[in-house]
Amino acid sequence: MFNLILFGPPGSGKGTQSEKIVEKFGLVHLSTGNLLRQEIAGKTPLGLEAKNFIDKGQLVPDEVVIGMIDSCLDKHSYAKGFLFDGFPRTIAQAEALDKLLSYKKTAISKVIALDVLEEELVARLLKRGETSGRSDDTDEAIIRKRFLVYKTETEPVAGYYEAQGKLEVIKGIGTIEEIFEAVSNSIESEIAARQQSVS
Ligand code: B4P
Repeated sequence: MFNLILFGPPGSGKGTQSEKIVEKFGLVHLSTGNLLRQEIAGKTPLGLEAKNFIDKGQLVPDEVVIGMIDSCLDKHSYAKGFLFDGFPRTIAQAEALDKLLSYKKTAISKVIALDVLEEELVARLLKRGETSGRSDDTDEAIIRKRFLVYKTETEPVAGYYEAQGKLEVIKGIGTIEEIFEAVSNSIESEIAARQQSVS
């Protein structure tokens, strides 16, 4: 299996690049942001709880998102690999993911981090907020709060995977196609290296 994490701050293009990656590489896309928004749209108890956190720019509790990922992994037990988009966002989530994957006799293959400066991110998110209807994208104070949470709770996750030798940082500024080319090259060289080590 080839399991990829796409990592980066809010608005860095994880969702945008993920759509292209799953199309090209045939991975199953697991976006905790999308899964939570589906729960909110369906007005489920989980969605109502999550909305309280998302609207304030906070992370949804670890046990909620870990449970969601666990059931998605079970649903797609024949997948040739997964693309984790927006997950893990805390060290506790990263440790839980390692455990869930090891039960399935697999592991994270690579982590690609998109690097974008904060001012560009604020501009992108406010622009998306004009049309997306996403309550967490319309208020600049909430967007700034999301960056603060990213720096304190999520950024350490990059160090967790760097220590495992799995992290690669890619510049996330440029056209969507330019960034996708760099991301694709990185995935292809990782797949080639894995095939060589098997043969
Ligand atoms: P997410 O849905 O993960 O979303 P995101 O971080 O806001 O955006 P992403 O990086 O995917 O940006 P996108 O491609 O859309 O999270 C939302 C919330 O859910 C979180 O704040 C949190 O509360 C909760 N949550 C999710 N996962 C969680 C977890 N694991 N634990 C706890 N809580 C969790 O791009 C943004 C914009 O930029 C788009 O409009 C796009 O068109 C534009 N763009 C993309 N690439 C561009 C480029 N190269 N140039 C110019 N614009 C570009």
